[in-house]
Amino acid sequence: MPLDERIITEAIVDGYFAKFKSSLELDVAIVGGGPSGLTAARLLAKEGFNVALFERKLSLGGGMWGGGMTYNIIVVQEESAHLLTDVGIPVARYKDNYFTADAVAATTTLASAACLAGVKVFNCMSVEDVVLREVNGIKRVTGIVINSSPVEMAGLHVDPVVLGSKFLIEATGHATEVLHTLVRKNDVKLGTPSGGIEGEQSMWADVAETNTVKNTREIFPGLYVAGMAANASFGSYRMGPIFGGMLLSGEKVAADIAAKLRG
Ligand code: 48F
Repeated sequence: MPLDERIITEAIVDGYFAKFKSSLELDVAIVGGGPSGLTAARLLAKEGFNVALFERKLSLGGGMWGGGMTYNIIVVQEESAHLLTDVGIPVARYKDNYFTADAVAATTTLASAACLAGVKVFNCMSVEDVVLREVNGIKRVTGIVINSSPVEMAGLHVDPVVLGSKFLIEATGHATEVLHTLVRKNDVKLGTPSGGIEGEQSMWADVAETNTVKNTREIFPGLYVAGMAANASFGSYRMGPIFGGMLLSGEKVAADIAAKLRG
């Protein structure tokens, strides 16, 4: 049968815009496709919620591809290893409480598992702002403002579009971009000691890993921080190429939001 290029185009446009249209009112919007965002996305979609993940780059995976300094092995602690093995990623014991996995296998499989769980992934899409509304006298994040990454990269003056979401997960890693935008543009107080973004401290893996999970919470009505963004928001440490905290943070934020959505 001869191929008709117009049908190929039609298939792409129909498929993409069906996905886009079903994302106009989301249960959860996730910004950032690193390990914390991917884990949260998969677990929420598995529960049947309407979940979309927005990633600036073409590839999902954030800072996990390269292990440590491009030596592409990741390390996780025992309590988090289930978040790799649950999706079929081989994990090897190195020493007590130190487990390793191939960084590329982990990254691609976490991404694949999220897609197959029903997460609607919008890669090459940047979140440039949030939507704020006053609900019962309290300001709340009720959506996201997105633009195509090439528009952003080229510095083109093109207006974004807007999607609604009941909850937003800020999982943009060290940069904590979404939260910075919220604080810069609005006279708001976060649920941090200073009411602002505390900023990330230097390397202390042990404390940082514990704090990543503790700091994973609703920092502003409707807005949760997860992964490295949680530590950067609450002034904790960085931890380098150990990824258990990122995975557990994704698991925690998914459970907390799922509980709220179920009422
Ligand atoms: O940095 P990243 O992997 O986030 P994470 O889940 O994991 C952190 C670890 O990779 C590592 C670490 C582990 O010990 O410290 O750094 O906290 O992934 C964040 C993703 O967010 C994307 C960015 O491209 C990256 O893939 N991102 C950042 N800002 C935006 C964004 C934005 N405004 N819109 C869309 N995507």
